[in-house]
Amino acid sequence: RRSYEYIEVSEPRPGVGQVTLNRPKALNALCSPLIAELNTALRSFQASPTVAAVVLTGSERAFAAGADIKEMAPLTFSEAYTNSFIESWSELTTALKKPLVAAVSGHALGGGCELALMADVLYCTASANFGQPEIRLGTIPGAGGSQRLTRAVGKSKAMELILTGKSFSGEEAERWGVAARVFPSYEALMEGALGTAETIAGYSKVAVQAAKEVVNKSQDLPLRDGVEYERRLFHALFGSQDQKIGMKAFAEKKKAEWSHQ
Ligand code: CO8
Repeated sequence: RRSYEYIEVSEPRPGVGQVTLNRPKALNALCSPLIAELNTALRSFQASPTVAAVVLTGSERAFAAGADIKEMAPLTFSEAYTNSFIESWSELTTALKKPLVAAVSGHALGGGCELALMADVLYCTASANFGQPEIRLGTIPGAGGSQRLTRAVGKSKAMELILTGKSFSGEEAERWGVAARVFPSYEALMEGALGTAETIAGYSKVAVQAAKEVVNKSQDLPLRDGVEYERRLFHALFGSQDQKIGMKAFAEKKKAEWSHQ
């Protein structure tokens, strides 16, 4: 197994890969080498035949306290622009076609909040501390926060959060639809995230990838096109073995044994 400096990878449950951000001295601030390692880890989970769903987490104290402010402070416009600074973050949303569950405890600020928003399913503790504080640093969200947070909570609330830089709790994240579920403790959070990933990993890989793809299309396409896209892929799945296996098992009151074909 490859060794990493800023992250840890494991396979804690059958079918489940885990990436743990591990830069405790900087509260998991997302420096460029950390993002490069994260991209590499997700790409290798994508290629792995033993992993079907992935959990991304940090520590109890911090999911990630943002992009690395010390790395960004001296950057000039031309350096950021010509080197496409943070463009590689977008790979997080394309490298992995398998579902990604973010388990957020502690701080998820700036780029940390944006990273959590890139996950397919977001779980958090009630006391998690989310926010887009970039305005306080004289800048704005740069890794999709203004777009993904706005889609999640609506324009007025997103404006308030991004213009004031005020944090919001895990409790609020769940109430506003940013998080799918909220947990009372870090242990319960990890149990919940790994359990959900394991459940997903127990289904047909073909159907799971298609389900993720169509839900993501809802974020990009107008409704009519999205519904049509869904129907086409739904039609396509009649060509899979697993659709036959799943429906036959239902009729016979048996557990489906997926072929993943
Ligand atoms: N970058 C670099 N270092 C950091 C960061 C960060 N974002 N956050 C914390 N650290 C470091 C601190 O400097 C400190 O290091 P040291 O011990 O060497 O001084 C160490 O982590 C521990 O932090 P604190 O002592 O501050 O811990 P506290 O518990 O007192 O406070 C907070 C925790 C409230 C999280 C505080 O650390 C904080 O406010 N951090 C910054 C939060 C922030 O503003 N994040 C947004 C950053 S901007 C951003 O993400 C831009 C995104 C746009 C582009 C996205 C792609 C790059």
